Amino acid sequence: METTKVKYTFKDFSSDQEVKWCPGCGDYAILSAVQKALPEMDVKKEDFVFISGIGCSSRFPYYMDTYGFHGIHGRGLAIATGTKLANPNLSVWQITGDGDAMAIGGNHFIHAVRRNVDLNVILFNNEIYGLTKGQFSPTTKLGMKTKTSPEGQIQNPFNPGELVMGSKGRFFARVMDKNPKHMKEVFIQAEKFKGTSVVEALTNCVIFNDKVHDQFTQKDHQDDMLFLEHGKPMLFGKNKEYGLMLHGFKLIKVKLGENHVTIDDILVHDAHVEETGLGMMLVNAGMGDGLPRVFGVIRSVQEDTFEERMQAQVDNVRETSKFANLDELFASGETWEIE
Ligand SMILES: Cc1ncc(C[n+]2csc(CCOP(=O)(O)OP(=O)(O)O)c2C)c(N)n1
Ligand code: SF4
Repeated sequence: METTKVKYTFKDFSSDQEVKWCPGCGDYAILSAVQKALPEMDVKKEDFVFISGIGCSSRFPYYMDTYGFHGIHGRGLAIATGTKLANPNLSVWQITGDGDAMAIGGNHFIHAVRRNVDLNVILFNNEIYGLTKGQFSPTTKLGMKTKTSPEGQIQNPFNPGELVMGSKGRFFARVMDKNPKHMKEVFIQAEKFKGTSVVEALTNCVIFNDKVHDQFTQKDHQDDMLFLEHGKPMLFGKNKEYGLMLHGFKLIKVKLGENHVTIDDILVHDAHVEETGLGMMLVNAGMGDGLPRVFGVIRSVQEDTFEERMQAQVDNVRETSKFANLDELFASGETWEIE
């Protein structure tokens, strides 16, 4: 029998629900990049599932014309994990905010990353609680004044990339709402990756944290952003005139042609390297150290997934078990009869 493959467009993934984000919210760009990326993935429409917790960003599943689940605060990853294990054929996406993922869902987040179930996580990082009107979150910068830190935030913020590396995460990428084309390409790479992929999307909350990422997301700040490509030198700047080099245990910014620096001195990006040392430096770059903020796939290191290991274990027990069925197992040990 001949079968014809359906070619989807972004419209196939747009629902009829009214989008309730504020005009100008960065979340719109992420939604549209996802809707444009999905038709380019080799996945049937009915196999996509979007699962979220609570927050402005977590309204995302309503706006997708796919299966979806709007869960409870911080618990989206538990639901996503169960969904994937119940049906490994699904392409499962978890949508979460910085508060949802790193505060109330912090424990779920680190353990999901450690487990490496084949899930795709998009972490909308606007460095604030949007839905509950501007309280600081675990990614809010030190010193920032918010509704709940009128004198300035006094806790050290989490860096999502650092948390992923520290939890033995296999895939981490960073994108921004201002560059939807790049975002789309990275989402496609995240879907191809077998294991937990975390994409941190820097997004602007126009109401409660406007312009927070401007230094790293505006076109006229090209000296402050570096777009990584696997196998390519780490160059940046308007004319790609700057690069990154290792100096001892530190990354440094250098200019081609200055102090005899040539292209051969510039670090070449290897996303597949097992060691996390350089990855840690790349996720941290750009926070007051004179280095650019780094975007793109920083780490992509394939390993067995949780579900592959689980299936291998189940197969092994089935093959080697001395019990033919559950009844035999239940009746095999010490049993009591309660009269
Ligand atoms: C158990 C529980 N605690 C607190 C809340 C209140 N709450 C709803 S959304 C939210 C913060 C969401 O912030 P974030 O995850 O950063 O998402 P954003 O709205 O910025 O997209 C909080 C604290 C809740 N709904 N449930
Ligand atoms: S409050 Fe902020 S994050 Fe929420 S919809 Fe409005 S702009 Fe977006």
